[in-house]
Amino acid sequence: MFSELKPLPTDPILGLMAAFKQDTNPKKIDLGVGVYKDEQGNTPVLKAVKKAEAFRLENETSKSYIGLAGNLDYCQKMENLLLGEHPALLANRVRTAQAPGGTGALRVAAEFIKRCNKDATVWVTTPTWANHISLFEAAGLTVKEYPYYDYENKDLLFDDMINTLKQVPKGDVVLFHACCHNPSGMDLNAEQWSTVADLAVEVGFTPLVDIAYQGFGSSLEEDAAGLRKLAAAVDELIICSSCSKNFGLYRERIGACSIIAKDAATADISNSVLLSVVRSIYSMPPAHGADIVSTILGSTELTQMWHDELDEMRNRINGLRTLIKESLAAKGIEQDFSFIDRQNGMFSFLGINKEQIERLQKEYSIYIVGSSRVNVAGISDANIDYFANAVADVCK
Ligand code: PLP
Ligand code: TYF
Repeated sequence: MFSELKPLPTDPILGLMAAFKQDTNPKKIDLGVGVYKDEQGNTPVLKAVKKAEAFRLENETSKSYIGLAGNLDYCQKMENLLLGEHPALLANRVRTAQAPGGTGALRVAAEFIKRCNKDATVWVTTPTWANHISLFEAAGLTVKEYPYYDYENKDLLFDDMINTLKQVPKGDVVLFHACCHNPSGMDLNAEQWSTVADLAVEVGFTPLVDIAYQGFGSSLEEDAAGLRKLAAAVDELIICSSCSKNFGLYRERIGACSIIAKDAATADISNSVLLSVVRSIYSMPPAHGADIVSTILGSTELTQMWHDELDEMRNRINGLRTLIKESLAAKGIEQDFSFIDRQNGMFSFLGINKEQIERLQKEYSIYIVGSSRVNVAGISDANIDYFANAVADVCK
C-alpha cells in the first residue's frame, strides 16, 4: 500500500529553516520561519517561563490524564487574556478547549465547523498563512479567498475585501487575523474592525479569529481589540489562539480553541461537540505548556515579568522596523521600503522578485520566504548593514 504513495513537497518555510541550518557562511541571516530572535539571534526561554517550570517541577503531583478540555484553569485564564472583561464572558457564552498549539486549535476548529455545517466554506485572506488553507481542506471544507493585501501600494484592499465579504453566504466562516497579519504585517484599524463587525451581523457569516501574535503588535489589549469588538457584535464566533510566540513556548505546542455561542445553553451543546472533536483527534492535550501559562498568569510577579519580556520583544521588533526602513533608504535604493515601518508584528513582504530572493540566498546566504516575506526579528545591529547592502545590490 505504501508503494502507491507519491512524494509530496515539504512546507517551504520549514524547508528554508533546514537549508539555513546547513549553510556554513558565517554571515548567513535567517529571515524565514516566524520565530522571535534576540539581538544575538537566539530564541531564549523566557525568564517567567523558566520560573514557572521550576515551580511545576517542584509542585506537580500527578501525571494522570487531564480531561478533554485540558487544564481548566489555563482555559479560563486564556479567555480572560483574549477577551478581557467581556460581556460574552459575563453571560457565560464562552467555552474553551486547550489545544496543541495554534495549529491544533485551527484543526479542532475546522472539524468543529464541519460538524456544524459540512458544506461551509471558509474564507481566508489573500494572502494568508499557507497552513490555513491545508488545515481547512484537510477537514474536507472548501476554502475560498477574499482580497486583503495590496501588493502594489503596500496597504489593505479594504474596499475590495468588504465587497467580497458582502457576498459571503450565511453559514460560511470568515477567518480574520487578529493582529500582526501573517504574511503581510498589514492589520485592520479600529474603524475597519467596526465595519467588519457590522458586516458580520448584516451578512450572517461566522467569524473565526486566529490570534497567534497577541502582544507582538501594539500591546496585549490593543492587539485583541478587533477580536473583542467582533465578539461584542455577533452571536457566534470561534477563536484559535496560540502561546507559541507571546510566551515563547513554540515547541511545547500550546494554544486554545474557544467558542462563543449565542447563550449559555448553546455554548454547552457546542462545547460537547468541541470535546467530541478533540477526543476523535488526540483525546487529550499535553500538560506542560498549559501549566506554564496558568502558573504565569496566576502569579502577579510572574505576570509582571512576562509583560516586561513581551514588551522587550515587541519594542525590539518595532525598533527593527524603523532601522530596516532607514538603513535601506540610506543605501539610496530606488524602491520605497517605508511601508515596513507602518506594518505590524514579525512579517512584511519586501516586495522584491523571485530572482532577487534567490540571489540574496545564493550570493549572501540571506534566507527569506519565496513570497518575499521577511521575519524582521532576524535582523540585528550586527547584520543590518550587510543586509541593506545585499538588498541594495540585488535591487540595482
Ligand atoms: N496562526 C498563524 C497566523 C501563525 O502564523 C501561526 C504560526 O506561527 C499559527 C497560527 C500557529 O502557531 P503554533 O501552532 O505554532 O502555535
Ligand atoms: O509562518 C511562520 O513562519 C510561522 C511558523 O508549518 C510556522 O507561523 C511556519 C510553518 C509551519 C508551522 C509554523
